[in-house]
Amino acid sequence: MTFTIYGPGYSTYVRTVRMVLEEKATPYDLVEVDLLKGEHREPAHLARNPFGTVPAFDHDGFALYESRAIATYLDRILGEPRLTPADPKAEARMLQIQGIVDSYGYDAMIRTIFIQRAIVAARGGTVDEAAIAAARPKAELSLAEIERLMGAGPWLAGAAISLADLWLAPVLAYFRMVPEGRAAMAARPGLAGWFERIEARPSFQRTVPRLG
Ligand SMILES: N[C@@H](CCC(=O)N[C@@H](CS)C(=O)NCC(=O)O)C(=O)O
Repeated sequence: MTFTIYGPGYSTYVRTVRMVLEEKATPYDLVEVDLLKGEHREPAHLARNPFGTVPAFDHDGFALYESRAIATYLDRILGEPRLTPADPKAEARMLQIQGIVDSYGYDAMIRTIFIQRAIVAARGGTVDEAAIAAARPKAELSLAEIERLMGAGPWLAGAAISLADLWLAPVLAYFRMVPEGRAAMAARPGLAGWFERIEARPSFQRTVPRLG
């Protein structure tokens, strides 16, 4: 069985899929598609995913894109640990948190605030402060809701690690590098404690992106 992930190691969604495979101690190939060079809009990548996002994925000729589809497929075909709770309520919580990240959190925390503060600034561009200010309430609401839904934890969907944890971890790893993220985390001790737990896992440590 050969698993191939197409995308840059610095992408949060690529990291999520890598973390699924790392949790399951399954080897894979990572084929670089550099977003910063626009390679995701070139024909070779559009043939894998016409929407031009990463990751794209292949398992022995079975091609997929969309991180939820990829992660759920891997969770179904690979062994322990199961990353989808057996309990229907915990599974619903996991799906709810994945939805919050996909629909609100990623856009606010990464696509807007992190990209402006870290990437645009590092490349000498003009940081769009108005866009950051507009995105901040949604970033904070996403984290407030995830912390509330997590309850006593210790993992986001309950007693065991699940895809919900792998959805948020790469996003927070970046968001806490910028002042808005550091402030949000300082106000959320429950999430800060959770981040220490996920950060200690080999799946997190083995996928730390090389930046710069
Ligand atoms: N719905 C997609 C979203 C993936 C996504 O937004 N990936 C980002 C990188 S983390 C990307 O491809 N950005 C480039 C772009 O949108 O042009 C999924 O779940 O895989």
